[in-house]
Amino acid sequence: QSELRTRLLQAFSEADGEFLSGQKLSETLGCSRTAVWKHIEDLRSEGYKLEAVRKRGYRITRKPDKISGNEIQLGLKTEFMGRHIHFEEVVASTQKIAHTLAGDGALEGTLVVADQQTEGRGRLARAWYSPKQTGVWMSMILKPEIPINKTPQLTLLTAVALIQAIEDVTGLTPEIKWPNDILINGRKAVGILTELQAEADRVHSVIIGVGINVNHTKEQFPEELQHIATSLAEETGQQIDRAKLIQSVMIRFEKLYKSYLSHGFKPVKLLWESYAISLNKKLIARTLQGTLRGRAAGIDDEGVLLLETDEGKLEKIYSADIEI
Ligand code: BT5
Repeated sequence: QSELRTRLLQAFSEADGEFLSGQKLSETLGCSRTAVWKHIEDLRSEGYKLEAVRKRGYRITRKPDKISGNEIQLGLKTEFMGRHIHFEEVVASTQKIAHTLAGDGALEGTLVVADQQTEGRGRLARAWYSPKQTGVWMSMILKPEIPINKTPQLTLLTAVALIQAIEDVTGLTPEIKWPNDILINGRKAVGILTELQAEADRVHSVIIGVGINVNHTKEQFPEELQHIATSLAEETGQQIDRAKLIQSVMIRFEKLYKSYLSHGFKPVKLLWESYAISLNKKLIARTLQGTLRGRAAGIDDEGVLLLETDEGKLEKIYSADIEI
């Protein structure tokens, strides 16, 4: 049923605003014209505007404002990223759902998206503020055949894809703070959370959670976040189409990810470095083991941060909060 829906939306997307006849649709989808009509009625009830003209057929004239699986899939030109979407209005955390789906054999590229999270989470069980109708809260399920020690590279790859997508959609150029923060004018607009399902030395699934503050106004952030967080709308002065943004992330991510799987981390690393603000700067890294002060010398080929301490020692930082 949902497969049919996806193909219907795909057909409209490929028609690019032209009419599609009921006959043509039923042939393309391999179902009866009554079934086509029923699906079109369903789309209408979800807020799509469809024009129907006798002898010519149907076309979509407006997509609904709200975010949904259909919204994201309409016009999505990817091979596997976002081809399967699990959408819900309200969830505790998209990460939780993605973990369950991944365990149940979800395919690579499966995307879990929610309009609102009640228990959105960051690293180290910190909370991620995820109110309704304003953000992109999603988790991507990946099945790369890479050793566990390489998985942090995917966080960096995701950051690059997100920056490119944000550039495409808004014209803004965000910056990366190692490992997982994307900042605009010094404030955090995006957070990334990479989690694994793995045994011994084999990765089953990598689940990458992405939170993007999109249409929040400054006042909509809780007080404790107002001076550290920002949104794309706040920075551009414009409302941003969340479904389009997700599409753009899917396209950018897929391209980088494919290049990564065939050519390795090097090309991603170069891109990452070009967006990084922390390189060569003095910084403080707070790790679970303690606090280090020094200069960010770069990242190594694994994606690990290299910190040259004030004492001149080169330390590898696998996980930390960075203060610049
Ligand atoms: C992160 O953690 O930045 C990773 C956030 C990942 C969120 C996504 S949303 C979809 C998916 N499902 C989930 O449940 N999570 C993922 P961390 O580096 O630990 O940063 C967390 C800190 O950022 C908090 O302690 C706050 O200070 C701050 N923060 C919380 N909500 C924020 C927001 N909406 N915008 C900016 N900063 C925020």
